[in-house]
Amino acid sequence: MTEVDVPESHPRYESLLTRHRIEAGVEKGITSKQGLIAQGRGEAYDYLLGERTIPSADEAARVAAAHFRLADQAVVSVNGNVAALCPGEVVELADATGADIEVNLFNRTAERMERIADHLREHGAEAVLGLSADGRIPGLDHERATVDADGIGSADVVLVPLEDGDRAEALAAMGKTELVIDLNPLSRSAQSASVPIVDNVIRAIPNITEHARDLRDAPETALRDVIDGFDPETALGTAEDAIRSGDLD
Ligand code: PTJ
Repeated sequence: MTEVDVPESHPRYESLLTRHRIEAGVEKGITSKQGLIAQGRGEAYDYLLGERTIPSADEAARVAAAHFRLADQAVVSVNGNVAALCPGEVVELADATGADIEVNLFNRTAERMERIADHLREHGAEAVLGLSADGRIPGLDHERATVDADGIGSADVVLVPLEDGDRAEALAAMGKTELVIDLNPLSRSAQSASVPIVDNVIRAIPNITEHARDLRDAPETALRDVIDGFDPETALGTAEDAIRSGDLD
């Protein structure tokens, strides 16, 4: 038995562990209650995908890693679900790629912003952006438009796991290279992404880190080849087919 009171041999161990982390995130004031609903939606798609990284998602993770390598300024956006599910993995990705970490909430409250920033620092983050809140995403009303001007505001590459569709579209309209992790290939976030990664964030983030390390010494031409060989619509279609057919290879 570990973090959750279920034996590791349980066939749905990972899924139960994930639920437990989200629940703990709500109790700690990191994750919003809506985060529980989002988790349930994600879980349903993950179940249909066989709770594993399908080959097209692995390819997308490699393309995301190539974008991180070529970025002038990359930012990993963290919301309440991501902070609860994989804080250490986010810090490792930022370390491996030189990206900044920015807390960016759909349901923004000052208290939750602070708690998430503290939680990330406890997991090794040196700098956490998002608290200055001196920039805005054009075309969005309300607090969810708030960003740091020298973070997501000026970044050319942004990784947005579990993003709300409106904001994903608005970020794409700002001309940013948007890397989206979302288990639903039909979501507007996935559809508006330059690189949609249809995978669970708990698998996708360490996978991008691994690819980034593997591509560390790759020349620019090789990184461009990785990016140019990728078609987001094909990746989304392949994920949808995997869900419909149950053919996971
Ligand atoms: O912490 P906040 O205030 O920023 O709020 C975060 C949530 C996630 C609650 C907010 O952004 C939201 O309401 O998101 P949605 O619109 O419910 O979208 C969440 C998307 O993420 C859905 O398409 C889910 O299928 C997907 N999803 C959920 N859990 C995971 C996931 N994708 C990858 N990995 C997951 N673990």
